[in-house]
Amino acid sequence: GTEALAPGAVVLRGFALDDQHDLLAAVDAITAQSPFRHLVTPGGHTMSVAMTNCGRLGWVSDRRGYRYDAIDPLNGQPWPSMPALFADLADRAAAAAGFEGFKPDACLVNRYEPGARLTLHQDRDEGNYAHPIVSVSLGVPATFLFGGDQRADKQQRVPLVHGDVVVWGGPSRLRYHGVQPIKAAQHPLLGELRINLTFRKAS
Ligand code: MD3
Ligand code: FE
Repeated sequence: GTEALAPGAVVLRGFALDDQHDLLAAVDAITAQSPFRHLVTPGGHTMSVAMTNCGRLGWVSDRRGYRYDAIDPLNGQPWPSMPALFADLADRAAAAAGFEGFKPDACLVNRYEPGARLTLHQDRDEGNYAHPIVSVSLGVPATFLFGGDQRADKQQRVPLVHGDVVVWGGPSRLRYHGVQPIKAAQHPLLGELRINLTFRKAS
């Protein structure tokens, strides 16, 4: 089913289920080349979420700031290329939400262990906010926090489970959002983990 969260924000329940095994095999291939790592924020905090990327550009953070970079700082090589299945799934999800012709050049892969969280933030390191962001949830459930245009705005709590896809665009593109600490649980394919794929047009 399709649920409208807000103007420009659409939840596609189970949209990735047909591809779940292929998606996870592709994540294993990506992390064999560019492993998950805990990035440090400009403020010096180590993130509880572990990250890697695929595609031409990857999102990185260090003491100097946040940015997109073509090179994985861990191995000095380009990020793994974006699997055709990833690009195709992101394009189909965006189209289902009304955004035709989404061609992401970056996919951030987030790995959550129990207790890991993302504090409230905006995604504003991309060049062009006309493009949506597509997010694919895999593994154990999460509670997504969907806020407003101001940090202090009231947040909606959105439960996201394995296979759910969310498209965030238009007037929702710059809304504050985060992920509550992941509760201990077991998923048949991923054990205690949650994996989130976030597709962006970074440049
Ligand atoms: C809502 N990741 O990596 S993607 C992130 O589940 C991030 O790992 C979350 O937030 C995760 O930056 C959720 C969902 C998302 C991404 C961008 C948004 C939601 C958004 C932009 C505007 C509003
Ligand atoms: Fe975000």
